[in-house]
Amino acid sequence: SGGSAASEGPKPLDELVVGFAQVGAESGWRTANTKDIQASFEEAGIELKFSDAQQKQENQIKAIRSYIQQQVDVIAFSPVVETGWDAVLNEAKAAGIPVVLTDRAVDSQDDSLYVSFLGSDFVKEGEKAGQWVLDEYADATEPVKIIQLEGTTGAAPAIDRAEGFADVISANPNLQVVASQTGDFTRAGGKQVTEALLKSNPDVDLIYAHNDDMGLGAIEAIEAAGMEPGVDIKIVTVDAVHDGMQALADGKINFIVECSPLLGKQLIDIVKQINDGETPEKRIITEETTFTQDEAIEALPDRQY
Ligand code: GYE
Repeated sequence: SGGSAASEGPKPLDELVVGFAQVGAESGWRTANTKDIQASFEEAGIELKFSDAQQKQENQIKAIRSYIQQQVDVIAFSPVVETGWDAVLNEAKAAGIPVVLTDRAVDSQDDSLYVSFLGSDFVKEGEKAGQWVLDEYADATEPVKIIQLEGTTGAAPAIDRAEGFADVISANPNLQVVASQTGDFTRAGGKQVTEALLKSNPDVDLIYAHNDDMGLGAIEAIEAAGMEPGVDIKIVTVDAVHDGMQALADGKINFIVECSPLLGKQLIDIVKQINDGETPEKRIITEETTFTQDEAIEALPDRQY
């Protein structure tokens, strides 16, 4: 066992071992993603070694090193931040173990350090959020004050969702981001930051949260301040997990850009291709939509997560 499956010919699936270094359990999205990955490996009959890094890069690096030592056939991981991976990925490369990025990207000059990157186009998600805001306030003649709740600092989805949003709303100078802070993709973080920012910006019109969980935290803070979320302060989020969709259906969130956590099946396909000595696509982009309140009410009963 061990080493690159590709160089030794295909192995029976029940002899394959994949190590997955997960970010953590910071959000509903992440929980759904973990569940889907574990279920997909179970169904495929491929052994999965799974670790939870609790949003710490050092833990993920440790996990990857231990997978290298155990000579797993494939390493998959969702990098908590974009930078700082070259050393450990070079170690995997030297050991002949192919690496698959799932969900989040690394910011490396050397794209030979991973076989494939499977996940969403986060810039596009930010653009979709921005487009809704642009349309919603198309007739505004006065400044529209926006608070942005950023995801984990340095994480691909935080960087890209900010970029796509800023790009699109720049078409209307009335749309002003008056404050932007990280809530670390958690509900508690979103609540805390919103509480603090509402004190300095009580007249804010809209909150753009990089994920549902932070938006749900913002709802709690807005209600605690005696205001009505979705009405006094509009909310736009990304993900479309169950609790977010429920809040949208209830009118407390106004618009959600979908980001699918169901990456398990596609990851299995990539692992099988590697095992068969094939070259997977370098970039595989998840297909996603957006939801208004009516669309959320219609979609909710059939959502898997
Ligand atoms: O949007 C957020 C999670 O990387 C796409 O991470 C993922 C993001 C997701 O914490 O809820």
